[in-house]
Amino acid sequence: MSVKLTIGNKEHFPGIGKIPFEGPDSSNPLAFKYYDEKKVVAGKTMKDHFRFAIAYWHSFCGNGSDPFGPGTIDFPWNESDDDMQAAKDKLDAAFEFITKLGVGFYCFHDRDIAPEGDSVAESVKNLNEIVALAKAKQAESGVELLWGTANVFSHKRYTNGATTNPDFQVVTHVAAQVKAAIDATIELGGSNYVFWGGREGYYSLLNTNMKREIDHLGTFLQKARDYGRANGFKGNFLIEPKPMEPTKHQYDFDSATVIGFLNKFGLEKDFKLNIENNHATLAGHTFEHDVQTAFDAGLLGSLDVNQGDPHNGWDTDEFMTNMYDATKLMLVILENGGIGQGGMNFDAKRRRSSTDAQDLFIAHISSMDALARGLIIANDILENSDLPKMKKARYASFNSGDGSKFEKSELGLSELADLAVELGEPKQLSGKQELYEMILNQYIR
Ligand code: XLS
Ligand code: NI
Ligand code: NI
Repeated sequence: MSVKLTIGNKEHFPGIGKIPFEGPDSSNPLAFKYYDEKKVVAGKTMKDHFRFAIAYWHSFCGNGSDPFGPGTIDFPWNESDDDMQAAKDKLDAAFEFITKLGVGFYCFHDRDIAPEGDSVAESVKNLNEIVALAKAKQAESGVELLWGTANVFSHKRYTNGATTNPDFQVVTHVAAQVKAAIDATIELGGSNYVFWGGREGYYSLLNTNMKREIDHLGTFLQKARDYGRANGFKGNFLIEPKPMEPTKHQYDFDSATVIGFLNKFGLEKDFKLNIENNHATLAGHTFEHDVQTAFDAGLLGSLDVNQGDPHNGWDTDEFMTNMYDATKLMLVILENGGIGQGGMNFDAKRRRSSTDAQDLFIAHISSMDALARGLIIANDILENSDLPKMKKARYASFNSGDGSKFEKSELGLSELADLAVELGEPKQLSGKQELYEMILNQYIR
């Protein structure tokens, strides 16, 4: 990737150059300690393992505002009163940041990159104008689009749902946005297109016909797929599960729920899952649980990497720095052959009090380093520890004889019951969880 420090007319992050790799002993906050994009681990460069992506909405739109107060973070490029000029300046700043960080991908919602207009036509025109500029930026920098999506949750028309809104007229507006966002994703060569059901859920069954709403969602996604395929979209469509927030009961609760939904509506050939750590934990799972669930169904699409606060359970979208989480995630990724045409999107925001421009860099660097370190440790565990052998050995009784016949579906219930009589009481076998945990700790170094 060529690095141009000044894209457009102005440098938006002055004093910060291309982030170098300096190794674990470096004390430079603006350098990588573990993420060395060219380093080969388990037969692949780090760059290819992760396919890191920057989330446009958090990094270039989120200014730290919360329910208790306005924004705290100044975006120096956000000076123009003209919405479209401001969007262009933001695009300049975004590509400068992505290029300096040395990340290969980005992700956006339609409304992150271009402002909503006064009509459907004006909104589409705004989007297309910015998409043309983004295309040039991509060509100039080598940065690619990991996925595009439509924000069908912020505007007040979506208060009672987007695709699952009880008012059909609202559904048509979702279609207008999704159509334009799929067009944008195709135009920019996006690898994936995401659906996160921000308002697809409900608060009270007293006023909600859940079956009808979910049927509408299924039908809508079939039509979106048909449109995308007819217009040349070759990437994966992805659904991003989340159990709650903003609604009480979100329809795309977790990986398992979405897998059932995809199969029910015949979407499983075109759709996969985009899994986010903080959403999995909100659903009472670990990240690796939901990722493994998707892998087992052949439906792992991509990842939104972040972490929640273990003490409050909310969707705090922190940058993922927890080494246990990173290592356990990378174990699952390596054991299952990688993330394919997905990537790792930083759906994370720096804290409201992290107000320096360099904090945006530090947040990403720190998380990239945690994941790179997790990759190295996970690979070390898989290659050098007894853990994989121990895990395999637990299932050895299914490798031959009657156990193997059972796996091949060759034994009926009566035959199985007869075997219980013949074989007698099984010997107590320890699960050895503490030993597995001991090995994990030994390798986190
Ligand atoms: C919100 C979601 C959102 C999706 C994209 O919780 O994570 O950011 O990733 O719409
Ligand atoms: Ni989220
Ligand atoms: Ni997300």
